[in-house]
Amino acid sequence: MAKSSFEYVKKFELDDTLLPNTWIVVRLDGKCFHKFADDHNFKKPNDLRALKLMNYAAFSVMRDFSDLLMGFGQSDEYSFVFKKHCNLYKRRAAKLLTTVTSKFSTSYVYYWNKFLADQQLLYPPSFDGRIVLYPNEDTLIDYMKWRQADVHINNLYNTTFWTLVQEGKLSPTQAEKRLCGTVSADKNEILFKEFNINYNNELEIFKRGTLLLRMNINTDVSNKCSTVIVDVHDDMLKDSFWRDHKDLFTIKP
Ligand code: DGT
Ligand code: MG
Ligand code: MG
Ligand code: MG
Ligand code: MG
Repeated sequence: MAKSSFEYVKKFELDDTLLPNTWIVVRLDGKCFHKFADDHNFKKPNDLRALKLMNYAAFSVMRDFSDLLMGFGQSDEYSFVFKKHCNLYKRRAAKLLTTVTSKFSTSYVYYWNKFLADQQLLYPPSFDGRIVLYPNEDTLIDYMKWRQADVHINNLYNTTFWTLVQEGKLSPTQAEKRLCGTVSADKNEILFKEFNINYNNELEIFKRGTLLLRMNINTDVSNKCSTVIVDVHDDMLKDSFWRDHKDLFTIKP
């Protein structure tokens, strides 16, 4: 077929192929979820229903993209790690980022009623997304540790802050002042001594976020293996976690 004289415009599309042999991480984050959470009466500091919805939307993404090795979620964000040798969409950045982001966003809305049936969804949420490439296993592991350390820091602060406000009857400003300059041990002590709350007993999903992994399980007597996506709340800051999951990095293309 003869080319039209308009065909040249195609040349304006730039190549955005991601470097080969690198770990592709897609991180999504809810837009203005401070407001979205307030508007939808999310419990403070953690709403289990909302976190489970995030996990389910991520599960739906993992199910759709078999090239995804794992996911990690906390608060209004989710990170997805592609297998190192993934060649999906020929590693075109925009394709990968936009399909993951839109699948996650539509799943969040589609499954809303499964988790928040008694709260009407008032408007469509949106999620921003970015791609970061990590050149080796060590930096990828540090990335995962960074996100999980963030959960811990934020959750200990938020748990103490909202306990001071909700149970201690401090104003938000007073609670903020009270926590100014405190370290982890101080916050643990405030929770324990003043409110009889042992932070260690808080839900793992609140303290550590959620890691989605694929696991091979034996399903029947014929010894056939099938892969399922599981959610765990393991401590990724421990090196033993990565020793126990060495197989993550040896998965074939
Ligand atoms: P952004 O990301 O720059 O558009 O702005 P935000 O407001 O989404 O800020 P971000 O992502 O730094 O922080 C996440 C917000 O989401 C945080 O302000 C509290 C809210 N959020 C996340 N999960 C929960 C929850 O379970 N309960 C409540 N009440 N709020 C939550
Ligand atoms: Mg943000
Ligand atoms: Mg956000
Ligand atoms: Mg966030
Ligand atoms: Mg098309």
